[in-house]
Amino acid sequence: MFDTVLIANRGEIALRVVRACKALGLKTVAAYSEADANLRHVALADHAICFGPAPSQKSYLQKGEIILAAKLSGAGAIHPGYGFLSESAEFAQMVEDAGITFIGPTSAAIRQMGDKVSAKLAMTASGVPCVPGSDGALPEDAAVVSAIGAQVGYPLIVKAAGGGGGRGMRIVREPSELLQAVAMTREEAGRAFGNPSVYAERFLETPRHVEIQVLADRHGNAVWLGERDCSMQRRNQKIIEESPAPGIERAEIARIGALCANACVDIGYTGAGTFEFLYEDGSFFFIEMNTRVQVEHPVTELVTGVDIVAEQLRIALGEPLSMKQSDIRFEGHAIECRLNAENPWTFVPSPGRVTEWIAPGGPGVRVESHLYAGYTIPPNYDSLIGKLLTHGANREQAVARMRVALDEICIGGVDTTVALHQKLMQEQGFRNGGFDIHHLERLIEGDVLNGAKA
Ligand code: MV4
Repeated sequence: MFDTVLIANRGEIALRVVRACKALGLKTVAAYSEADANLRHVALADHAICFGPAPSQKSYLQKGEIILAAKLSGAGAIHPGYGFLSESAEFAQMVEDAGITFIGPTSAAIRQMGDKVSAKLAMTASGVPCVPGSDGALPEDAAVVSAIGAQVGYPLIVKAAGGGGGRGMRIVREPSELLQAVAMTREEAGRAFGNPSVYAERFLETPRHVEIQVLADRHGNAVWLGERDCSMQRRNQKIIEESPAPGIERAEIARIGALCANACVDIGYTGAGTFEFLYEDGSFFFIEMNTRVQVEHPVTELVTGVDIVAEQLRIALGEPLSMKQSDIRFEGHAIECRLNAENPWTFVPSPGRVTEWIAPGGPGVRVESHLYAGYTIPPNYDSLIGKLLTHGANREQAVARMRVALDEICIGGVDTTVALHQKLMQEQGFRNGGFDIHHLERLIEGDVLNGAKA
C-alpha cells in the first residue's frame, strides 16, 4: 500500500494528478526538470525533486532516476501520466521490481498491448472485432506474403507491430508494390522500435476514429465508460474530441463497450485504458489499445461523472471500482478543444512568455491547464498548454457554450490554436458531426479555415 505518489510528468496532466491525489488524501511528489521549476503542480505538490536538465531524454525519460527519486522521497507509487514513460513496459517492470506501485496496468499487459500483433490476436480471441488482415505477423517468404496480400485485398496497409499512433505504417494500393513496402516498413521498424515484425490490414479509406474508455480493477471487475469521437485530427495529433460520437447507434456502442470490458477481464488488464477503433459504414474495427490515461479523458468524465484519475489511484490502491456498469449513465454532450501554443494555421510551435491568461467560465465549462500570466512555455516539450471543455444537454448546447468560452479566453504572448477552434465551431462539417479522420486535412488543404478561400 502507498500514501505518497510521485508524478513523473509535467504540464496539465501533472496538475490533474496532483489534484486527484489531494482529493483522496494522498501525498504527492513532483519530479520535474530544470525547465519546469515554475510549473503549478511543482508548487502544489507536498515535495518536489528536480531530477535533470530540460531535454526529456535527460529528465522525464530517465527511468532509473525517477525510481531513485521515488525511493528517496518515500513515494510508494508512480503516476506516469501520458506520453513519456507511460507506455514503457520496461519502465513499468523496473518500477514493479523496485517494489513500487506503477499506476497503470501490469508491465505484462503493457507489453502485450504494445505489440500491435499480439494485441490484435488477444482481441480477436476475446471477440473484439478487428480490421480484417493477416493472422499475426507477416512471414519472410515473399510468395506467402503475396498470397496473404491477395487474401487481405487492396488497398491494404502495412503496419509495424512495435509502432502505433501512426508511426511505422505504409499504404499499399497495388499488389506490385507490396513486397517493397513490407521490406521498407520492416527496415524502418527494426531501426525505430527494435522490432522488425510487421502485419497487414485492409486499408479503410474514410473511417472515423472512435475510442472506448475502460476501467478495470484488480478484482476482476471492468466497466466501459462510453466512447469518444476523435476524428478531428491532423498528422495523428487530435485537435477536438467529443462524446457521444454523433450518429452512432447507442445499442452498437453498448455492444462494443461490453466486448471491451470483457476483453480487459480476459487479458488481466487493470487500470484505465482505451480501445481505439476505426468506424466505417456502421461497423467498428479495433486497431490498437492505449494502456494509459489519455489527454481527452475529461470528455468522458463530463458525460459520465466518473473521476477517471481518482479511479486509477483507487485501483492501484487495490480497491474495487467504485461503480458497476449499471450505475453508469451517459448525460448530455461534451466537447474538448485542445489548446496548443502553435500558429493556428501552420501548427508551428510558439513557446515563450505568457503575458496574459484569463480562463473562461460559466455553466458546463471546464479548463484543464497549467498556464498562468507570467509563465514561460519552454521549447523542449509538446506544445499542449491546456484543454478547454464544455458540456451541454445536447451537442448544440455544448457547441454554443464552446463558442462563448473560446471568445472569452485570453492567452497573450504566444500563438495558440484558439483561433482555429473558433473557425471550426462555425464550420459546416463540424456542425453536422460525423466527419471522417481526413476532414481537417481536407479543410487545411483547401485553405478553408484561415479565410484565404472562405
Ligand atoms: C488505419 C487506417 C486505415 N485503415 N488502419 C493511424 C494512427 C494509428 N493509430 C492507426 N492509423 C490508421 N490506421 C487501417 N486498416 C487509418 C489510420 C489513420 C488514422 C487513424 C486514426 C486517427 C487518425 C488517422 C490519420 C491517418 C490514418
